[in-house]
Amino acid sequence: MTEALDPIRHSGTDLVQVECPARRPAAGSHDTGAPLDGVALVTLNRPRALNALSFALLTDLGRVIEALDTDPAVRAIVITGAGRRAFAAGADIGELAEQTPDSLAASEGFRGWDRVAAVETPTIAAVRGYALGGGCELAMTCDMLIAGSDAVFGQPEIKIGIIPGAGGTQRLTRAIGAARAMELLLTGRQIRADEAARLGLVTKVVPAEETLAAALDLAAEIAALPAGAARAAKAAVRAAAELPLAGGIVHERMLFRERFGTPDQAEGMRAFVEKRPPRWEGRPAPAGPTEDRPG
Ligand code: CO8
Repeated sequence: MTEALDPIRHSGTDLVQVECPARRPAAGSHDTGAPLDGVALVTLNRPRALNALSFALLTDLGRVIEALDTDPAVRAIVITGAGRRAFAAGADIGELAEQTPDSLAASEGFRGWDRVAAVETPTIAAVRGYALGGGCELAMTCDMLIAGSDAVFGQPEIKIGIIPGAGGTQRLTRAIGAARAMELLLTGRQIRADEAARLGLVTKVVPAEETLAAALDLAAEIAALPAGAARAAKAAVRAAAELPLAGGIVHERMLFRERFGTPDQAEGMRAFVEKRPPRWEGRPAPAGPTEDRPG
């Protein structure tokens, strides 16, 4: 099995660590945490610099995330920051200070965010502490965002004389609307988790200590469902940000049609009719009766 030999996919690098399958945080000192089938955990690992996104880290992140995306055993990816203080406090300002328009035009740095945005596997950001600048942009690039009660979001770039450059003006505006995004972008004001939830920036706020477990639980719930359908649903929702309504509905219909004839569609519908739990492609049937019937 070549996958087992791929160190990027299974361990990551010093700057971007991977746990695959992820383990739910241990409940006690004797508990190693249950492995979560189909879930990969990616940890930005520069805690002393509040996980600032250096060019090297961004390159590693792109490689890691693409490797996981091509692994059929990975059905959901959680991205988090090492330590309790930050998801990521932005791009590395020390490195940015050296840049010119030309060096940035030639830079591969932006690709870190683009590569996360391009993966087909559902992604979840687990945010504790600061998610600022490029860190906020990375969290917004994920499909869902679990915020700890200690999370702080913001695009403070204006305070260092620049603007967001990794999608922040676009994704924040789409997430919370132009008037609210304008205020945050033009003042650099930081907002706490509860305000971010009110504005619609985050999926859910949880007690700070439970952030990673909540994100992993959500990932495990998604990973237990048919991966092809999850990817199609993700693609359809993503298209809503790109296409006019009529075009989005055409796109949705195409993705809907493509589900028919897949083993998971046949199995899901047969299991419903036969009143038994479905056995999704490549996975054993769960124990016990189906809890949720599709609506
Ligand atoms: N870059 C580099 N180092 C950082 C960063 C950063 N963004 N943020 C924090 N650090 C470092 C600090 O320098 C410090 O290091 P050291 O201990 O060696 O001095 C360490 O992390 C701890 O930080 P503080 O001592 O500042 O901790 P405080 O608790 O006092 O403050 C803050 C925490 C409020 C988060 C503060 O660190 C801060 O304001 N950080 C910068 C936030 C910011 O402006 N982010 C936006 C950066 S620009 C950006 O992200 C553009 C994205 C698009 C780029 C595209 C590139 C290709």
